[in-house]
Amino acid sequence: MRFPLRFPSGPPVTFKARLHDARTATVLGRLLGLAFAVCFTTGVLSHFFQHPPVWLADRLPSRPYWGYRFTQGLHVVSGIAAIPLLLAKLWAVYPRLFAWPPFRSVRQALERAAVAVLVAAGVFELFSGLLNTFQWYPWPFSFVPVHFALAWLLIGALMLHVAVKWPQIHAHWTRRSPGTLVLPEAAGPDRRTLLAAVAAGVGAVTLTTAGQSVSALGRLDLFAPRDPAAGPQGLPVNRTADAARVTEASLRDWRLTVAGPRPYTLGLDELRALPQHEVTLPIACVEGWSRNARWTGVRVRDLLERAGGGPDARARVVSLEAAGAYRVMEMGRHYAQDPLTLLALRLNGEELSLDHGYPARIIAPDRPGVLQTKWVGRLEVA
Ligand code: HEM
Ligand SMILES: Nc1nc2c(c(=O)[nH]1)N[C@H]1C(S)=C(S)[C@@H](COP(=O)(O)O)O[C@H]1N2
Ligand SMILES: [Mo]
Repeated sequence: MRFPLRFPSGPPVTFKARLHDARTATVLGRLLGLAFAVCFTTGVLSHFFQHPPVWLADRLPSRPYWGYRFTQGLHVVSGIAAIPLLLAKLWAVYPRLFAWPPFRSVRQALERAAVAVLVAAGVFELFSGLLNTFQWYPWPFSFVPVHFALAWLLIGALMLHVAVKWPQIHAHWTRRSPGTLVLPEAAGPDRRTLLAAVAAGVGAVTLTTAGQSVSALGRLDLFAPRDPAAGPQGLPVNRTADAARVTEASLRDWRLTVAGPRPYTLGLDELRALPQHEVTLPIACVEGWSRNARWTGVRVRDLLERAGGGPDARARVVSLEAAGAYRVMEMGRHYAQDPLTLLALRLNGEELSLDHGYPARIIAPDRPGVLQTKWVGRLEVA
């Protein structure tokens, strides 16, 4: 396909390079669209798992236990894979981006405005998301609300873009699509070479980072921000006791308070004397890394029941940490009543270290890491 370009001065130019055609744009667009759709779906899921509206809180499932690990791992994997795809797509269509005059009709003006939003939001989402996984926030706004709002803007612009381009997308969906030959075969690398290069790029960034959530790829994990195998007791620490200002001294007289119709308190030895259960569950950090571990402790539902909580009781958990976004955590019915949900005292066969939440922390199935509260001081029947 020819792209008639007209620069502000001078005659119209026809952009002839072969790989800036509609078929290449369609092939790359399909892959990028898929990656964006996966990012959007898993991102919105993550949002609702972390901040469920009231009507949803008691409906969130606690199974499969690896659910959040899978969806958030996929979010970051597909997001990273989208980076080379977006670069390739922008390269394929850039002659169009600078077309002159900028528009000839209202319809075309709207169409190009949607593309501008799509490109800006796409670049921003990929860039900000990637930096977030490195816990680097070189901007004055808070990441989560902005990343969330732009996700909707991006997906709206994407749907509009697909609708507008549907005739071309449809025409160039299959290899036999007509009219893509402009230059002779000899002119530069052909589409297959380009796509092979893009595939190599996607493969390289994916294989060298996915190991932070896919254990089987752990040995190839060269560039992910986290090595999930490194850390005290075989598990990384996201926020240390130091950072949370929790000290051994402040825990000397620690007792767990359980509030409810029949409130009580328990010391650490009393907790250890209760029936202990062992579960294997992952910490699945919102930042994308995850790791299974073996946890031992008391079932939360047993503690709630003893305080007078019924079979549908929900829980509220308060950490000893004085401040911080994860000090107070709420747990819907399915989590609170799941036999896998523990107030854990031990990790991988040892007493919890201070950084992993000593003396007691929550571990529950199918939940984001931020809700696996450490240094628990109080449990409430809610
Ligand atoms: C088209 C691209 C993307 C879309 C549509 C998207 C969408 C979302 C959404 C809706 C959320 C939930 C935000 C909330 O809790 O309110 C989210 C969270 C997140 N996204 Fe993305 N995202 C994209 C790309 C990426 C990329 C490329 C990365 C990393 C490489 C990334 C990393 C994250 C992280 C770490 C979170 C968790 C934030 C937190 O809860 O602290 N995202 N994303
Ligand atoms: N009280 C408290 N609990 C917390 C946090 C925190 O900052 N404060 N960080 C959470 C986050 S973000 C994660 S990923 C997990 C990590 O648990 P770990 O440090 O034991 O691996 O703990 C969670 N529990
Ligand atoms: Mo986390």
